[in-house]
Amino acid sequence: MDNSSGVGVLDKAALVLSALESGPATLAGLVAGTGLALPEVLRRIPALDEKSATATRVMVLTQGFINGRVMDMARVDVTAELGATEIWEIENLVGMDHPFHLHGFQFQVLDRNGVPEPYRSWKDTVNVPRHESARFIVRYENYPGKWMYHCHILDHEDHGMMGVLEVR
Ligand SMILES: [Cu+2]
Repeated sequence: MDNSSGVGVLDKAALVLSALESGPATLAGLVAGTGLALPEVLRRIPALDEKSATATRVMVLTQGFINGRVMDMARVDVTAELGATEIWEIENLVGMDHPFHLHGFQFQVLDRNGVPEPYRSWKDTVNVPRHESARFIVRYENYPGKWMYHCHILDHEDHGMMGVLEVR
C-alpha cells in the first residue's frame, strides 16, 4: 500500500470508519480523503440466465419457520441436480426482516418486490425486509451434497428457521 501521503493504515481505517458512522455510504465516498485508489474496473460478473433456470423454489418465511417447518437434519427440503440453474423466490410474510443465507453456492439477486436489482453481484445472503420479497438465481456448479439455508439472525436459526438443500 502506498504510504507516501504520510497517512498511516490505521488513520485511513479510522477515516473510513468515521465516514460509515454518518450513515449509508458509497465505496467512492468511503475512500475519499484516505489516499486509497479505487480500481479502474471492478470484477466482471457474468449474468446467470433466467431462461436456463429449470425450477423455482418458493421459500415462505414466517416467524421461526420456512415453508411452515422447522429444521430437521433427517429431512431434505429441496433436491436439485448438480449443474442446474434455479430461481429462489423468498417471501417474507411477517413484520421483521429475515436475512436469507444459502450455504455452498453464490447467487445473483434478480429483483426485490419485482424491482430489478440495479447491479449484478455475487451474494450468499439477501436480506428480505418485513412483508417484502426477493428473487435470486443460483447455479449449483460444484460441490454436491447437503447444504443448509437459513435465516441469518442467530436466534432465528437456533430455533430452526433453516432447511436442507441436497445437490446430487
Ligand atoms: Cu429471521
